[in-house]
Amino acid sequence: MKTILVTAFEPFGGDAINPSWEAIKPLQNSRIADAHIKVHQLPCIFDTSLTQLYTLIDDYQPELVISVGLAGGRQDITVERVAININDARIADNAGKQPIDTPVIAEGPAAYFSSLPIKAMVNALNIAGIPAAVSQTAGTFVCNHVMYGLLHYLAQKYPAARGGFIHVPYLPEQAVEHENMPSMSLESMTIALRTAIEVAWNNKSDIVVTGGATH
Ligand code: PCA
Repeated sequence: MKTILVTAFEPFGGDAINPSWEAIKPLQNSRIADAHIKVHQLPCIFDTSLTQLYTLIDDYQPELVISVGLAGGRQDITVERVAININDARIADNAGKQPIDTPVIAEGPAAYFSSLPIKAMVNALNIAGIPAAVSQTAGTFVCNHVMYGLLHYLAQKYPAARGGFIHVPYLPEQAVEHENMPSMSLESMTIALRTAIEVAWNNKSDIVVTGGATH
């Protein structure tokens, strides 16, 4: 059986829950064609998150790896196009670390593009009635760090495997605490992630969307 590894994050920045984790939990051990999904939570900590991710990749030898995180304030499910080789933390991570302008990987290239069919994923979500868009930045906090580290590790060690990153918005119960912030129901997020994973699994190359489904 082939493996799709999906990760999400623990809560951070004072929030009690992280919707990325709540939304992927129900997908544990579910199947897509001839593959099964393995979900794991990563700590919201620079470096430690990557050490754990690398161990999971070595253990599962997945053909597809998708990491998911929260982007509070965004209204859509956003499929990330690119990860950059920089850590520039606006707040401390869960271990109190706050790197400013350090590389994710010393001597690594400036950036890596997602190897997922990002437009096809966005398109499928929009067809399913779920707001989604391509995002041109995964930020400079732990999510970008994990996306960069993931793509670097795959490029070095498992070049046949594909990987990328998806951000989800706040849940409605979080929007109550964060004034004027958009939100999405947990049910929609889980459907969105399952759909996105399915499209990524079934499409090795992307579609061309005229007009650009981007932010
Ligand atoms: N979101 C943060 C890190 C963990 C998470 O879920 C980010 O966007 O960097």
